Amino acid sequence: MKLYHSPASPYARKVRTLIAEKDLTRLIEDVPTDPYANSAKFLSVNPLGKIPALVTDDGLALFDSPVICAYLDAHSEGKGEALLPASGRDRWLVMRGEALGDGLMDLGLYLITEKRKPDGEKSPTLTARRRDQVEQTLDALFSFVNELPPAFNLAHISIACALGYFDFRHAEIDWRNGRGELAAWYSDMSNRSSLAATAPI
Ligand SMILES: N[C@@H](CCC(=O)N[C@@H](CS)C(=O)NCC(=O)O)C(=O)O
Repeated sequence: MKLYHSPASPYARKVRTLIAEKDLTRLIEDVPTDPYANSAKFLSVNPLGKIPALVTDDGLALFDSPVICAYLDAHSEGKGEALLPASGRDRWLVMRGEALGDGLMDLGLYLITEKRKPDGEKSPTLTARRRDQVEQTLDALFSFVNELPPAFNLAHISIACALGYFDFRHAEIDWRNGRGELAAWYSDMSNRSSLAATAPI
């Protein structure tokens, strides 16, 4: 299988963390990809022009990260526990937690994109809304983490990758301040070998 990714992408990090967790590394060929280069070859894999994207051994092109993670979790030859429960309430809790982590990444990505725009193109109103959404989500995050099934799962991966992205790209946002339980949880997660091995660079 071919994984199109970059080491800085938090969405690709989700996939790379799952690959490490499920011991699938030897089955994956890394294809480092700059999505902004608009290469015709990459666009033939994902016309959205976004990473991560996965091409399976039977030629199926998959995107975006929730789809790729679900595929790899289901096609991992029985290695390790399922990171996305197959059914029941736990499945919805994990999918909800994954969506929360992904949404936090979306907000972080919006803010970094906005920060890099020339002055005339910036939107202070929308940026203020996105900043509020970040704070609201961070305030609520630990209670969602607490409701997750305790066994390590895809929601843990997504939320940890989102917080790691804020450390990586938004050092000015002191998200740990006043959120000691979330900070302690994240610190534990960061020591897990799959997450330590995929830290953004
Ligand atoms: N919802 C997508 C988001 C993927 C995404 O936005 N990736 C970024 C890199 S971190 C990208 O490729 N951006 C290129 C662009 O938006 O033009 C997922 O979960 O995979």
